[in-house]
Amino acid sequence: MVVRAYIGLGSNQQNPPLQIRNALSALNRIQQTELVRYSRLYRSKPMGPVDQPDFINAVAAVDTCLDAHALLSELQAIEQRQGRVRALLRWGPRTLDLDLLLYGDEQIDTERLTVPHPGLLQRGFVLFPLYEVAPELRFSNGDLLAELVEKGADEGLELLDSPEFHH
Ligand code: ROI
Repeated sequence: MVVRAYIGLGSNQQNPPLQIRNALSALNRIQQTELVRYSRLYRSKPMGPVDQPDFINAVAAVDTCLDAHALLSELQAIEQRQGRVRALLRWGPRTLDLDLLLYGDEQIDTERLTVPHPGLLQRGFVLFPLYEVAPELRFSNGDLLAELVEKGADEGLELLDSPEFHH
């Protein structure tokens, strides 16, 4: 069975736009998984208590035959390959963060994985790029993504002008 999943990408270390581009091409090489769409890149102010550089954020849509935990393992392998050091600092800077935001309309709550991703609905740097790849999306609680985007603050989100990313 094929499931549409959405992945949030974030980086604020070691050439963030390059990290995001490399991550997108890595997503495209995951087994039994097809990268179907991705947003443009956004610059966002760091959320959280730590004083750190701005982030580059994006969202990708994939169609996958992997189950959610297998997909998570693939995402974590990509993070590791791109030099992620986990839990150096909670809420701290990171080379690459890949979050499984949505996996079809499944609700998952295990030790490794909470889907929908907690905080998804509150974070402008996730909602706006998600809206780009899935303008019709409705969450399992009935909320329309379009309405959240309309109501939500953009939190100083800026589009990165990288022409090669316009599709
Ligand atoms: N802040 C922004 N703007 N973007 C992120 O991707 C992001 N990721 C995080 C923390 C450190 C919480 N803040 C963030 O993990």
